[in-house]
Amino acid sequence: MTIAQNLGFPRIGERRELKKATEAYWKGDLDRKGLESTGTELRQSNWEKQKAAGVDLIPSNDFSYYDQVLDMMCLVGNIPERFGWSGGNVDLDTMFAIARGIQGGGKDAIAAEMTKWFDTNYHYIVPEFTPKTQFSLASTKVFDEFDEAKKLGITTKPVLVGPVTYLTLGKVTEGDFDKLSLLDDLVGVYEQILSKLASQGAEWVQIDEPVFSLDLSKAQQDALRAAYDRLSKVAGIKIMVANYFNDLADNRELFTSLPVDALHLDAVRGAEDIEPVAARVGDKTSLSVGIVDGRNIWATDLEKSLSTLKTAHGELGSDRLMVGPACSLLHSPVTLRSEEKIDAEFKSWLAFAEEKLDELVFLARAADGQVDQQKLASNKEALANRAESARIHDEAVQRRVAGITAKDYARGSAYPERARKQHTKLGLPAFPTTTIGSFPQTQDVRQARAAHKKGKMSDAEYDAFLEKQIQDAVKMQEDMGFDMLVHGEFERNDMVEYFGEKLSGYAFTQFGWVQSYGTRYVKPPIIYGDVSRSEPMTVKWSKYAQSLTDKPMKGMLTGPVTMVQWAFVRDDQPRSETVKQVALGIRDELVDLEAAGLAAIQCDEAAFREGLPLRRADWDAYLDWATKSFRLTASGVRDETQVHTHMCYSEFNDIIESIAAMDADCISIETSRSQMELLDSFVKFQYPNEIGPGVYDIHSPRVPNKQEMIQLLEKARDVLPAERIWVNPDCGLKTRGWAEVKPALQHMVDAAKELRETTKAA
Ligand code: 39S
Ligand code: ZN
Repeated sequence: MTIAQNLGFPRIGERRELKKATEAYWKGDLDRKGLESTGTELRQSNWEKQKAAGVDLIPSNDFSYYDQVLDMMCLVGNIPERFGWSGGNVDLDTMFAIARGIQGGGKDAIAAEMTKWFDTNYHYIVPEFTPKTQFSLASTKVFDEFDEAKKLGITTKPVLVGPVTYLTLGKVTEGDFDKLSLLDDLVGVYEQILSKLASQGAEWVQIDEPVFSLDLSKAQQDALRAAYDRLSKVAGIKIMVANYFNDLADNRELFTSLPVDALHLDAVRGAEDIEPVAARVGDKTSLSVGIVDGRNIWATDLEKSLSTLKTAHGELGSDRLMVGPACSLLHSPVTLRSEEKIDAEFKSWLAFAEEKLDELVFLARAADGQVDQQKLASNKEALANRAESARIHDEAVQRRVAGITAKDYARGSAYPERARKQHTKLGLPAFPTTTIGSFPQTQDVRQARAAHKKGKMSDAEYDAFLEKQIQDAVKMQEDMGFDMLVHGEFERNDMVEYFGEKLSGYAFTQFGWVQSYGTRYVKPPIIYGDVSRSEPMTVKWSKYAQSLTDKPMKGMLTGPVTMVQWAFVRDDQPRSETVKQVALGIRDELVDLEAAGLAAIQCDEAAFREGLPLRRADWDAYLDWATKSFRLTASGVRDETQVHTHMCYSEFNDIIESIAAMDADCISIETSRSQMELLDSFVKFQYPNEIGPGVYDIHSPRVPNKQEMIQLLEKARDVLPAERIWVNPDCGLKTRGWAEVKPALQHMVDAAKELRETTKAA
């Protein structure tokens, strides 16, 4: 029988139960038992949903209170020294301390770093390795959850992040040695884990090695071979190695030669791998074809997928064929069931995690000849209806895109000429101070928005509320002595969703949350059709804010790459086409902001680097359209209008040329945590325009003092021309509280003032 298997289910709950319970626990409003019982309920409900859908092989240990890589750190006892762990089982609070840092009660340890999980908007906690790193079995979570499901009558397939992926994603924080030298010791712990799972009665274990989606070095290839040679010898348990997020490319041969019981491949991004891999796998190895997209929300084309699966079926027979999602469903919203504002027609085009389970089961049964004809017919009809729908196609948009010319990609003059005009117009001092745009989204801001949404607060009341917030923010910035102000973005739920709600061609959900990191989730809008802007989206608030002050106010927008990258994007045309339409919509907004009197406009491209393809060979094509779409967005305004951009969590070494080619007048970046190290690429490349290297780490509640910010700025001044340096925090301040933000910003402005004095004197 062909097996319907799942790689992972969203753990956050249909109504973000996990976020609510975890945050209540952190605040002290819920005890540990309470939090753990929410965890138990969520796991049980997820397993039962999958069982009811007919999934044959259901995962466990895909649940996490924070992050699956952090869970692996705990499982293999890889706890950074500063958290004072002294052996034994790593407890929940130590785990949270690693993720969030800890201060007080005699402890003071900064959080482990967090970074993007491959090319997704999910962030994992980065494992740390030092010359002292030694691994040991230090958590019972994976075993406990297996037993928990077994008691419910479900023999699950525990999921682990694989040893080579784990080492690849971690970083050496002390000493200078090769991470892969730790492999032997680490695999020893994996052997113990597998033996224990076997003794508990586990039939399968899923070991995720998405490093197969990257360009692998010879050393990584050897490590993969060595790891699975050893692990395959553990008796009594079958190993499935899973790759996802890309095709196999040059790694195909290595992948198919692993001596394991099953291989999972991403057949959405690597459809061309199915046939050759099916033909090459050993005759005792099963192949899991990941044909249901785990990262997008479109209903699967069942007929087409079935015909693809039939080829694999012919090669492997039903005993060795499995059908799965391309990757874990962690990256999908939970269910379409609760969506009340999406009409039936539109719903028929979509599949969230629960609906994807049904697709998997349909396909596995159909591969064996049991075709649910009704489901097949309704899927066919929905797809045909979507392809022809008038909701998708807008000829005016298509004509406008077709009419784009080379001129539309370039500002009137080159940067030096623009800079002269802008500096004359703005009249700013040296080391001008500004912020990245958002101010704390406090409980009362969120509550007002929720009340307005529910109709409990009138439009007029909500507007008055927002005006009051803006007045306070403007007054605060003036009092502190800021040079370029922002309005604070109190009207925005999210930097992508807010614009998605206002653009045509975008749809949004009520409950379609997806975990971004820890307890922070996003609700990505859905780009389903040709995109256009019918009216100004931000002008009202920026213009109001500008009316309150003589200082320049900065308009705040989200750039086209980020708007596309952080949305569920249509799959019926290339991203490079969709992004042009979005760029034109935002371009119109810049022009309107300029006309409304805004002399500076920032267009954030926070997701620019994360959009970079996983393999080098694909970079140029991406960088070409990504860079062009920013230029298209920014080139409708006059020379005098200063265009800023912002990027966070980013390293730029390998893409600095493209960053420069975006030709923003000023870019702000995250540099404080790296002590300005991240500035190196800008210095080496002699980045030609203005830069705001962040001097305030906004990921921590810690308030930096004036002196440390001066030191950071002096480092910047040593290597960059003083007249091109801006002073700003690392990122927006929406996740912070005013209690820390106010003193930190005052210290920052004071630091800039002092630097002006010492620079003049020198
Ligand atoms: N991706 C996106 N899309 N946006 C980003 O800002 C980022 N930043 C980076 C990378 N990726 C991103 C880091 N990732 C959040 C999410 C992702 C982040 C960083 C921060 C975040 O703060 N998310 C918020 C959260 O999880 C939700 C933001 C939001 O949409 O808490 N809020 C809505 C709003 O403000 C809904 C808020 C809400 O929960 O309107 N309302 C309550 C409800 O609906 C009611 C209000 C109340 O009584 O509190 O139940
Ligand atoms: Zn940022």
